[in-house]
Amino acid sequence: MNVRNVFIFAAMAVWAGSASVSATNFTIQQITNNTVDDLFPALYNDTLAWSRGGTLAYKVGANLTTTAYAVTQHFDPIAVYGNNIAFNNIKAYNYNISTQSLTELTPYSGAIFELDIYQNTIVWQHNTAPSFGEVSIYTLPSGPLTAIAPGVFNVHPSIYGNQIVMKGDTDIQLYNMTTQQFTSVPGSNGGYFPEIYGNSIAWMDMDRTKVYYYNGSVTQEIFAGSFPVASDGGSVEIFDDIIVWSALDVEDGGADYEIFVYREGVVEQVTHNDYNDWNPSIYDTIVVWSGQSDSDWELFSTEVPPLPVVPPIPEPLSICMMSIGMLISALRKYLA
Ligand SMILES: [Ca+2]
Ligand SMILES: [Ca+2]
Ligand SMILES: [Ca+2]
Ligand SMILES: [Ca+2]
Repeated sequence: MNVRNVFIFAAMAVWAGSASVSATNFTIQQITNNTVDDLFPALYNDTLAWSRGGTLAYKVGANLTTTAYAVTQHFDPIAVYGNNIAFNNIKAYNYNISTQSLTELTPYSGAIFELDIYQNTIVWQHNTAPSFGEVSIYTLPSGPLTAIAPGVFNVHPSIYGNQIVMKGDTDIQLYNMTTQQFTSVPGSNGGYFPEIYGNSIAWMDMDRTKVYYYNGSVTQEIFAGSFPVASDGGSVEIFDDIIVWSALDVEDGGADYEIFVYREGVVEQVTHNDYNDWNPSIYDTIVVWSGQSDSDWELFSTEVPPLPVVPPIPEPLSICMMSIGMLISALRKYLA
């Protein structure tokens, strides 16, 4: 153990002894109860949009509206900001709640993937042969439509402010729309499915077994699942410093997917059941997701409270004293 590691060890021991937390009891509410699939929820303030039996549905406060826009494919994903509901239905669309107007945003043929919205800017992934993967930017209400660095491999965009985060050739790339410059996100080699909020970025690895969090200065791995992910359980979502995702249940041998949440350095499992829970969305401290609780999918929600803090117990003091002793001992050896 070198001097630097001793310092880190001592700091960790002090941190671990300063307080402890108990598991949060998440109160889960069921939002829908019907016989059609309720999928891909997206939350913004008190506006919730989702795919309800193949139609675009939205709910503002206590009101529930289903638009007349029906499709045969599922919407995936849906993203909401203010009165705008942007969604991917092979092509990119925007539905404005106040004007009740639907706009198709993609002039080109071929499918689009991923999609996100911030204020009046919508971004998505457009696959183009032979380069495969460029990021399109559309400004509401009527354009223009531009592309970031055509011909360069860029996929899975997410937008916040004037920054767009995406998966590049080898790592997570941050694109500044003002300077039109790319920067690499530290420690993001092999990263995929990035999401941005403010200067914070969360992402998974390709297999969706690990979750990473960049807080604007350092990157840390915050979750490592015990099982490989067999199918698409969605991506990570981030709001402020809370991150949510879906992963195979670590408590019952990976039998089904559950919802997980990270905040204040702690990961907790939100759901504990025997069916799949997928595609969480978060706004403020409210998380909404889809769960296959009966023959079809329903929507559920919970509020993420602050971690309960338990007062420190006497033992950590001795750990702390031991660490300081080890630190002095190591320093003596190092200086000898
Ligand atoms: Ca049902
Ligand atoms: Ca589950
Ligand atoms: Ca389970
Ligand atoms: Ca349902």
